[in-house]
Amino acid sequence: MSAPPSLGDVAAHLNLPAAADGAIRLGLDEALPAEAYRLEITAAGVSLLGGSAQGVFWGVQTLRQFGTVLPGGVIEDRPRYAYRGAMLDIARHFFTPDEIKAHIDLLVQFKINHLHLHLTDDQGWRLEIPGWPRLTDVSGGPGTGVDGAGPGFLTCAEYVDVVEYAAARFVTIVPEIDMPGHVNAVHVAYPELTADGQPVVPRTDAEVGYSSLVAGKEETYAFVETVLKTVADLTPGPYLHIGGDECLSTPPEDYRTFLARVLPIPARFGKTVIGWHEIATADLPEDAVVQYWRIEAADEAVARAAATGHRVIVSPADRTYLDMKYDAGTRLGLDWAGHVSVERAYDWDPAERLPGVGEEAILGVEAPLWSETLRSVDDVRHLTFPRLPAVAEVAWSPRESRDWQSFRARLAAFGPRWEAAGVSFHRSPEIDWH
Ligand code: TNX
Repeated sequence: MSAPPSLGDVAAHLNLPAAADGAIRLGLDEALPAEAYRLEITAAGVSLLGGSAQGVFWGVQTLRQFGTVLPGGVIEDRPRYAYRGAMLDIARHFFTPDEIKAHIDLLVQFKINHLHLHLTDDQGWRLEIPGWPRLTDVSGGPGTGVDGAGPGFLTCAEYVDVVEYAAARFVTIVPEIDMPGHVNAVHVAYPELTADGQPVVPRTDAEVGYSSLVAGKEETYAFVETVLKTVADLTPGPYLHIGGDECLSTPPEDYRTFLARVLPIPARFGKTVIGWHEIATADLPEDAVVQYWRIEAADEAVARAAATGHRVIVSPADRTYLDMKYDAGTRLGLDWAGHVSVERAYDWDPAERLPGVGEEAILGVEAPLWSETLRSVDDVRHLTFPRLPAVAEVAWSPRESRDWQSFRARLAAFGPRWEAAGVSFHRSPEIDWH
């Protein structure tokens, strides 16, 4: 696997001189935290120092945001949270490696450093697993995805290529294999993994909660081991996400049995396990990370997990879900968590969201994009922009320096740029676009 880019790589990538005389000087200041940077803009030129090449890379994104006229002064900047994520569901609708890469290019402009790929669900399986060819031959083939409209899968080589592309831009890929629920595509491909071994009908509707791996069957765990080992071997990043959400057809006892066997597996392959917050009702390995997604005001199990040292990724659907409609007129998306306007995505605080889950328990913030209603990259962009920048600022900037009026004024400048780049963003009436 490739090493993270060096300062020289960042400079080469940007076509800038590194630590040499020039209008823009890049350098390292090891006294700064790795992701921090110091930007000094004077009439003589620009100096950009990062705690690491990654910090320089984020400073460059800030510079780009200024456009062609730079304000004089000094900016010292560092992230509030280490994990600043976006999620793309390539199971309900498949997106190609090139489409995922183009998405990464847009995300890093807002200093997003994790891309969570939802690789499997009831309607499709999107990653090649050697030894289990029917997962992708059948469940990644024609007619898969919601309405049968999103076929395709990543070969191992394509996945590795995406991971390396992301790493070159300081983005960690977080792969998710969703289980024990959301597995109809597994059972279609391998009916021997069902309770009765009978053939299973493919599903292309958007229902959830009807499928489950069988906790009492030994074959289940051989399958899970192989899949997680494969994904771990292909992924240099520290995390494996095992899903765990919406297991409405898994008896609670079976859910706990299954998780007791599966939650410890990623650690054996050197990975930290992440699961949607339902996993907090089970016994968690010491380092397990919990991703909160619901809209309730409180969650006892998550608070208990935080109190026992577990870290939480905060993704409340009513603030961070990019697949919620902006308003009643939005053509795409769902509305089970209400409408998420740009202001709603911006004007909240992660550390005040859940009782018992304070600043020190929070690993970061992630904005998930589920793809049931999406049919193209333009659809992805329409829901992602401009809300992703709002969530990204929640994850990067301290509470006291955030202000909705200031944000909406700065966001307005992206209108012409996205237009010029052909990015089909939502022209929210909340913003006075330039
Ligand atoms: C809930 S949030 C889900 C997904 C759906 C999404 C649609 C979560 C962990 N599970 O299966 O795609 O709602 O908004």
